[in-house]
Amino acid sequence: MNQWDQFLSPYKQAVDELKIKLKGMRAQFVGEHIHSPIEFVTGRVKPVASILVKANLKNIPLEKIETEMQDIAGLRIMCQFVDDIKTVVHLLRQRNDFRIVEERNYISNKKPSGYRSYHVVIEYPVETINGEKKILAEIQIRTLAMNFWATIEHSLNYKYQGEIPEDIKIRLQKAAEAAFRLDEQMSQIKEEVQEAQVYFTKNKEVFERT
Ligand code: 0O2
Repeated sequence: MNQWDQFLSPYKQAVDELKIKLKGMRAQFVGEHIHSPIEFVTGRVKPVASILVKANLKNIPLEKIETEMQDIAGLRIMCQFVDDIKTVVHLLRQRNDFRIVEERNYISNKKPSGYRSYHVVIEYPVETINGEKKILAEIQIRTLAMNFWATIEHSLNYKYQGEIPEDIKIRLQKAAEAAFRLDEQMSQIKEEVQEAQVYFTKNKEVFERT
């Protein structure tokens, strides 16, 4: 195992464990036929190349990335409705298998790019053969519309290496406003959608049993 693999090993374990735990939360809602505030969960360990680029960009010396780079382990929780984000944050605050160290609300304070998301930074204890190791992980909570926008913007940022041309930036800001309005519209028909979904999952179970 090289030094990077060794360094990243507890982060990988944390992402794997947290993915199971967060997906487990969704499974419980689904099992009880209650609207799940969690639509789906993804997770990744930041690739070494991205760690190096970010460390360079933010002037973080390599010996400090453990304490200063909070998203080496990253989880993403996608929700159907903006209100679900609050529910998820509340559920995370109640857990005792990790400690929340910071919360960043980019929904009420959207970034100049148009980015919206709720970030929760946690300190997560990983059990290793050498004892417990506490690592930082970032959980990003966003709606499907916020995620759609962020995914597209991220690809463009990658394509233009952070220097997105001004006209595309303006279009992206307009698209962010459209995503915001979509979230608002969906919130207004939330009850209707939820009733239909609960009806659908209940009937699906009956159908699968027969
Ligand atoms: P990747 O490729 O997503 O892993 P900063 O990096 O300065 O914005 P900081 O302090 O590192 O901020 O943490 P913060 O604000 O919680 O944001 C880090 C992560 O949030 C980013 O990770 C993105 O995932 C997401 N993010 C923040 N701002 C934007 C944005 O304007 N557009 C998109 N698409 N995503 C954003 P990385 O490091 O960019 O990498």
